[in-house]
Amino acid sequence: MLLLALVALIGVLAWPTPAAAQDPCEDPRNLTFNCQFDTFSPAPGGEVPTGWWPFVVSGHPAFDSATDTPKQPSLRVWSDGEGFVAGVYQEVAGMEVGATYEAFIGWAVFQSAGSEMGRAIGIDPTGGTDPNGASVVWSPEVWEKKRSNPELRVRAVAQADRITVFVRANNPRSSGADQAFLDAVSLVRDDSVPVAAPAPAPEPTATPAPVATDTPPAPAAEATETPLPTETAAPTATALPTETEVPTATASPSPTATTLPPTATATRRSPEVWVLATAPATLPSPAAVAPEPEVQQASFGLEGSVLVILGAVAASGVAAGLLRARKRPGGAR
Ligand SMILES: [Ca+2]
Repeated sequence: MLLLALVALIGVLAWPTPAAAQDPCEDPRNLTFNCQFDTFSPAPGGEVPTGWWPFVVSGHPAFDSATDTPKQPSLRVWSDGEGFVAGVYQEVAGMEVGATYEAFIGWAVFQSAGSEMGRAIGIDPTGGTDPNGASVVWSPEVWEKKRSNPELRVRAVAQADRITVFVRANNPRSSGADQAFLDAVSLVRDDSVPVAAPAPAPEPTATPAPVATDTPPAPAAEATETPLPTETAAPTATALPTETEVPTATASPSPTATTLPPTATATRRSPEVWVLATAPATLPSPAAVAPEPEVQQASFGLEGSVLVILGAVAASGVAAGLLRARKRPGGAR
């Protein structure tokens, strides 16, 4: 137990500054993956910590793992005979837009015959992955040769649900073999700063405004289309009535279906329905009237002819009776 405690104590003291007396990667709030660069994966230029991606702004530096760090391994970015600006980045998801995040690198030193090499840490609060992007917020760049760099930290207000953390080594001039050693890159949410909706608004405001403006027009146009009421007029195109007249016109249904779908306006249908209902009301009467008369006339015609026949029969009967009456008297005589 005593030995373990001693080892732990040494480990803590190994970190350069009082502020960094604690490994930033052990902060339970840390959000970066593979914060301590414990494992490496193949990448262009060599290998980089797993979960991190290399970027090269200039030069042709090599990337590999090294032992210069309190907790091995570390990432070495280096070249021999050529200046370079390069580093690694990681996109961290699960951010809350408007919340403040702080990135920090616990180890950023260099070995060179030269006297200076810049080291910096940055955050792109929009989640971009371009180290030259205008949206990247960089910490002060530390040039002097020192092993404790508590100033290598930067804060930004998330403008997206994922933000990007960059670590960069800036070696403008070659001094032979120039090597940067980087390790322990953390990102924590700073809850001391209230989530600010206005914060992200500033920059976006400019952009959003235009977008919003653009957006409205489009809808307007669509709205205008909606007014397709012009089509509504078409329906008015009491063309429907025509359909009504041609109820038989089985063709009428197809056109109706075609117009209705697009607008799908219930309003439009109701009118048509009403039109149809109204139209029939008038049409039926004439139709009904016409047939009835014909039927009646026909019946009257029959009845008339029957009466004529009956009348004729009756008349002949009467005539016959009269003739018989005249004959009897005569016969009796
Ligand atoms: Ca490490």
